[in-house]
Amino acid sequence: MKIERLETIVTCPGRNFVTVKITTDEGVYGLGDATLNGRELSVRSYLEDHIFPCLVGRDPRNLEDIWQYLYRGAYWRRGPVTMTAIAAIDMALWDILGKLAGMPVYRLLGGKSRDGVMVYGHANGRDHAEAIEAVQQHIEEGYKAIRVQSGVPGMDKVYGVGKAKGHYEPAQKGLPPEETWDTALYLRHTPELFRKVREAVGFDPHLLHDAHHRLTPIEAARLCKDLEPYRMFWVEDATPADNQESFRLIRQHSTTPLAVGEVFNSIWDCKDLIKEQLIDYIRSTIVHAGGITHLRRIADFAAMYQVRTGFHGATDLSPVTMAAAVNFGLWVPNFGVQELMPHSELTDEVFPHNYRYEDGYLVMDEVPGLGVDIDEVLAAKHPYERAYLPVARLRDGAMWNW
Ligand code: EZ4
Ligand code: CO
Repeated sequence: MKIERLETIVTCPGRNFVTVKITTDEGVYGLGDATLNGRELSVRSYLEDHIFPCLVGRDPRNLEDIWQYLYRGAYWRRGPVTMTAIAAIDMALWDILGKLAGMPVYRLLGGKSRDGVMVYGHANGRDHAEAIEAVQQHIEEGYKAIRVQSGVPGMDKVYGVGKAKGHYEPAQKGLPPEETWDTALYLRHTPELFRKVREAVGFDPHLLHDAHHRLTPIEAARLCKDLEPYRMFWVEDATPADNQESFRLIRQHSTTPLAVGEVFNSIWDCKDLIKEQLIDYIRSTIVHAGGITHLRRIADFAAMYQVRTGFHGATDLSPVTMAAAVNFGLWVPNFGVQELMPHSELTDEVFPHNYRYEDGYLVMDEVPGLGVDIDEVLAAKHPYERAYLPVARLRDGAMWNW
């Protein structure tokens, strides 16, 4: 059996997605997500110009060898563009393998460890009252775990909160929008938000929060300490993890569980964080961290230190990644939670999929492969549109982490 054809499909059903389609000489095809928000076309070029020509004629069933070939063979290892491209190939090959076996990918990984994958939804509000309303709405919809983000008085835009009510979509058409960030205001208002949320809904729902890399280590420690009475499920991206040691400082001051890693692309980004038990949840995703083959390696390593998975699941990860994440989450023994930001109806139409939300969980049926497809005719009707994530500046105009 040989890989006969490799293609990328770039589509913008409201936001941009890059998809890899690999077809074998026997007509079986697999799909992989290659979306890197704001840098989409660089991954397409990496795939089309540098990877695809090397894979034609190879046996698609040797996916470990192909992974190693792409990782070691590039000489220039790691990095988000490389690891997203490798992830897309890897996902497509797992999809093919599942279809050949007539089994879902979760069966190939080792079978079901659970019936459903617990997800957390996003409750956003322009102020605390609106955020609490959104939390209550999520509880009504069955969510067991809810991320809460609120506007901060005195700041025009805050990460995780849209201009209007409802779902938040960070990437915007055109060039990167600029936002102003004020750490002091944020640190003053966030513990107050969670005090009010607990007062309104009690201690049953799991509550999460994303600090989105805005804080220094000691500021992060302060926030995590202040949030202790509200028994958070986790605080996410409390500080950037470029320097993995930073998390030691947070740990020294707080028992609030920590999650980090949505921007990681390899096991090396989290080796010390896991080994020194500086985090509780690893957020790396299948699409940005080398695919199922590499994430499985990260998850197994994390299990040794009782670190659980809590994969990124924003709308910039296509339904192909979500399908892979559901398969992965059904199997992985040290599963924690899966992020879920529902895609738009149009996106769901472009990517018909088997997984579905049921009472706080994502579930899927016994379908071969990843259980996701692409409607190429519909995809072609929505071509790429330039879009970027915002950038952040401090009050004095200096660049900060968005
Ligand atoms: O800002 O996916 O936890 N979720 C997040 C996301 C990220 C976007 C960046 O592309 O932090 O909303
Ligand atoms: Co995040």
